Amino acid sequence: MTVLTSTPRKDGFFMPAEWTPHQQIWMAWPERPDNWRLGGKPAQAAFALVAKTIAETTPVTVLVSAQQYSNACIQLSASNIRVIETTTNDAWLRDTGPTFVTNKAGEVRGVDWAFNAWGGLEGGLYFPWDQDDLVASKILNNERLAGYRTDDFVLEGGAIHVDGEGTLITTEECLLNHNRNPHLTKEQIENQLREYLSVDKIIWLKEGLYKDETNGHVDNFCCFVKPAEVVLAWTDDETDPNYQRCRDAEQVLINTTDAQGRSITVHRLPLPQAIYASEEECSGVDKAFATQPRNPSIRLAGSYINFLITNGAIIMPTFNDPADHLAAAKLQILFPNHAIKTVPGREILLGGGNIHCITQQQPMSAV
Ligand code: KQY
Repeated sequence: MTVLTSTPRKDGFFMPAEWTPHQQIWMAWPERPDNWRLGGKPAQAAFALVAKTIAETTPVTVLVSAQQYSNACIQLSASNIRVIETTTNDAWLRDTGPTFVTNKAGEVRGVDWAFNAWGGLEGGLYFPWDQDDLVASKILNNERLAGYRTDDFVLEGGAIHVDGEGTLITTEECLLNHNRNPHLTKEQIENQLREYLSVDKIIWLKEGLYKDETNGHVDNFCCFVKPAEVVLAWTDDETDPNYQRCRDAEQVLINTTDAQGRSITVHRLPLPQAIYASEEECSGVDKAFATQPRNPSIRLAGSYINFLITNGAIIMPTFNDPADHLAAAKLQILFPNHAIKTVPGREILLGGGNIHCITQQQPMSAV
């Protein structure tokens, strides 16, 4: 990619809200056997369904290894899906893809954050991550888009949400974690976000969801539904470790204002009941030295918040839980002009994330 040495803010570029029109959605094909059970076969079926559901309204591009190219092409065959052979370490495009930025003229560029697999050698989720760190620049190259590289600043796309009007939400648990940018103070981290995303107000939630292996990515916990309105994962079960986290986050949100000085309305979205991988599911995952081991006693961070907003549709994970319908109905109220499309999310959750984590939106270019 053409690497620009200024910053998006200096060049008049900003990160748009997720509900602005998309040119395409980027994904990658799951196959690493030490993260996805049974060699990734059940996850591949789940990813293919996500891709096909998105493709009903928005073009999708899926990055696939040489070994999986033919299989993926067949499983993904749909008119709106393009497959590109690309080497990756895994399939979390929210975190490895570029964060796209745009300007008033509708030009699009990308931010290529340094990536260390959610913590590097200090609690990161696999090693090596060198190919994943190249994914953003490969995508920008493919699209002939210029990019900004932050060699000295680690960030994942799932760690931030913006309203496109100057406000960003994140969590201290992730961005202030020693395993991301230990050389930077909170103020210096804020400055990076201001410069590379053109935001003016950063809202810091203390923590994300309990046992989220990303160190509390906000995209599994809270997101904007429109300027000055967010939806927050919620439980009224006092025995749930998320009980206090939800209330702490709500207090922060209702006691602050956004970049435009507006109060923030908080909508609550129920959490599914606690989800655990079965012994059988865990035993289908290969063991590896540097990879997060799978254990049926560790709760999975299941959340309906991990949905994607794309052209005319919300793609929401379901968990075969009584709250599936409540969550979909609530999102329909919050997004009256979008169709709510649900896709089973368990297989993706077994790998450590969900639909938002495996997708990255590229805004529509006007030039
Ligand atoms: O954004 C995410 N939730 C990524 C999770 C990575 C999990 C790797 N096992």
